[in-house]
Amino acid sequence: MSGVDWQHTVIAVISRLLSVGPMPPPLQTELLPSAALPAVSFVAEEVVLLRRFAPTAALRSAIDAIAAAAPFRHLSTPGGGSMSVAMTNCGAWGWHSDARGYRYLERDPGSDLPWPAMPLALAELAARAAATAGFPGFAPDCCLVNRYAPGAQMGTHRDFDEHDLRHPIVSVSIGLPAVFLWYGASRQGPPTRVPLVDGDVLVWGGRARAGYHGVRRLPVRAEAGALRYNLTFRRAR
Ligand SMILES: O=C(O)CCC(=O)C(=O)O
Ligand SMILES: [Mn+2]
Repeated sequence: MSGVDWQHTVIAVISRLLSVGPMPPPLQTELLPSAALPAVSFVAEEVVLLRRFAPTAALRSAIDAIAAAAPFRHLSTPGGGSMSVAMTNCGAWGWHSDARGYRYLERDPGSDLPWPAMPLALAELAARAAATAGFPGFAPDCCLVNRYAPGAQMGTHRDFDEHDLRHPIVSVSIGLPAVFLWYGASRQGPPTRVPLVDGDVLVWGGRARAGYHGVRRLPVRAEAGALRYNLTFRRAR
């Protein structure tokens, strides 16, 4: 084990004991060889970061196929606003928001068709990520697909519309980097900042399952046409 690996292992163990996360390596560490980065680190107790875990080229093809059947749309909030993140879904259930509130639907309200089926490779990726993070047996029935253009953000919230919160959340980052904000049990800050890059996977469950979180506004200086996608795998029912 190299000196850097050893240091990260000690930090991860201590953070787990203290239930307080170390900051994941800052973005500059992208310049280091990937072997110098820890594959697994703890953002907080039962909030696990799997660095570069997901094969994102294949995931982009899957997203294109999902969006061809169920196009991205900007949902309304119950308060009458419009979300800056565009969304669609695949799987047996799809997450939806409008003036009536947040809920899961079996059909895409845009087409009245069932949501596109969840590709087996996506379900397997989510299950493998969950198991690696310490949550074996995860079988998602919803994959919410989020698309962030520069300037989009996701406000502080918790994933709380699912039937049984014993199932974890698996959240995959694709494309442009973003800063994920983990607040935990209270939405009063300050949050732990987690810089996420293409292929990173965050998993949270157990006592952290109902934790508050959000995504900082993506800078608008990003190169033209560049986007961030996020796949949020959930067990809705
Ligand atoms: O985009 C992300 O990284 C998080 C998305 C999220 O929290 C959600 O869709 O509920
Ligand atoms: Mn969420």
